[in-house]
Amino acid sequence: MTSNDANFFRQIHQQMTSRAAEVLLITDQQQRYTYGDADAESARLARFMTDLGVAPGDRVSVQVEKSPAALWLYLACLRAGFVFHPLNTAYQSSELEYFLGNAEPTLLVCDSARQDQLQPLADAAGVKHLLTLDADESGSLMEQSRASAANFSDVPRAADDLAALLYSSGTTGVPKGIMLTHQNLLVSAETLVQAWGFSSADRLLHALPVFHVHGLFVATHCALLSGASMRWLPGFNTDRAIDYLRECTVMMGVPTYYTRLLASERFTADACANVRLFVSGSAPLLQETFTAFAERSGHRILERYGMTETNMNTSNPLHGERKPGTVGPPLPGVEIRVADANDQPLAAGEIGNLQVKGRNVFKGYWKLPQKTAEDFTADGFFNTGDKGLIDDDGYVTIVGRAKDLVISGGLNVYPKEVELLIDDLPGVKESAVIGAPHADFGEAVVAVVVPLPGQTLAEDSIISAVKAQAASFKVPKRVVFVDELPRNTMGKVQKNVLRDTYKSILQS
Ligand code: MLC
Ligand code: AMP
Repeated sequence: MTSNDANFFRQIHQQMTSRAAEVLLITDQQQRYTYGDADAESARLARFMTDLGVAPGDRVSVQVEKSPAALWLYLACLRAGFVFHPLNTAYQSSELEYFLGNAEPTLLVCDSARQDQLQPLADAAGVKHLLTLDADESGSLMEQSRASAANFSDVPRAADDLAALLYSSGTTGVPKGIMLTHQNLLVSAETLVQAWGFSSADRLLHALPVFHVHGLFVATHCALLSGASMRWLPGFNTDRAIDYLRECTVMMGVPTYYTRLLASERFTADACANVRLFVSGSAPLLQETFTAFAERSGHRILERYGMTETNMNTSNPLHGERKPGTVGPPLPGVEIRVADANDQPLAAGEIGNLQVKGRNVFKGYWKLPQKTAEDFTADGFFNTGDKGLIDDDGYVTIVGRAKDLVISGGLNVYPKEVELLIDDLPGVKESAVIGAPHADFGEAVVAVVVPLPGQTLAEDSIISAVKAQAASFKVPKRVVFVDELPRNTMGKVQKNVLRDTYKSILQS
């Protein structure tokens, strides 16, 4: 690589070469992989995919279970200059059809159990290659790449070149591709390593999925850039997490992980005696969870706030006061303001739109220049769609969302997407989808449905019809039927009224 090369992988590669013999990953089956293994495996995959004809700038779409090889594949894409496009494993055909058609990848990697389902979608989207990668690391990607040499000259990238494309839905129900550059990833990762005091002495409990920002970037990059090791679990299992916390120094998770730990009697101060830091994000951490956790473990969870579009924006401090109910002050290099409807900054304590500026903020929405322009202010701030305030000490509190969004167990559900599916079902006049408090997921999806006159609908059949077309976390946990939806004088559905009416529906 040249010295002005801004490929984010360059920083990771430094750790790989200087720490080649040190452990990077230990799996649940106690397999150990060193930084040198990660270097060799990602080089081999980069060599293989390049020889296959994937070129720098091409998208590589990936829907696979979490495994060490899934991480090697991500790293291979970075070093070869491809644009990594991860997909939630819960996505169904109709969702995937859209993503493939929009991202236009050259290569799709999926679980072999999904190959038959995805091949026609890949063909229709003009995807040149479909390869498989299973949780046990079998599949055509690993088989075919075995003969490739584990050496590769990493491809130089400019700071503004794309490293990843992650989709988020929106208020219209149509997902948008979020373009993240090499600079975005590097700036955010370096900031977090500093802010959270990561070092090679750390071991991170990594139980998050690796298809979203939290698990793929925030957690993984902190370890990779600091030379730390990771206990790499396929998903969050409370007992396994408690077992492994004994050897870990840091854990990151969504609030559900923390409420699940608290629900277990096995989770004690002794079980986390080795831990120096618990980090929570992706969804609001209830103050009662913060307090109960501190009482049980002696640890004050560090809450931070981020978005796919911006990576991490704020964080409670590593040293200093962690204020429950707040997400802390802006991270170094991130400018945050609270603005009114005309994008004018508001004073401390006033509630308004949270807007963000900094090198952490994404390049724009894929193929949507108009939408990108709408979401940025004239003076270059990104409008997050979150409502909040900044107190006199500079700490940010998120008080709600201007965007119609439900965050369930740390996963985003845009109501419009589910409403469109329900409205299409026979016998349905219209629907409104809301979030209701849920003990495990924080909030979860509830659908309020108006049947057509004379029609009787069953809750079960609506649930199974949505389940056939959408990822399971988007499926309503309950469906209620009403004669009409409450509307304001402008004819807009009053979701706040519905949220209030059904606030206890998921509390059993
Ligand atoms: C699973 N289910 C969910 C769900 N996860 N329903 C609603 N919300 C969720 N998050 C469904 C399952 O499909 C199943 O349905 C039923 O609920 C019970 O599943 P489970 O076995 O209890 O789920 P589990 O596998 O334990 O998963 C729950 C979870 C997981 C909380 C561990 O969702 C998770 O890892 N969430 C983290 C997501 C994440 O990484 N977010 C970061 C986004 S990045 P059925 O019908 O099959 O029984 C971001 C930016 C930032 O937001 O700031 O970080
Ligand atoms: P995503 O689009 O998946 O990246 O989700 C980003 C959204 O998650 C933000 O806009 C917030 O609404 C929400 N979010 C992330 N972290 C927190 C947090 N600590 N508290 C409250 N909401 C959060």
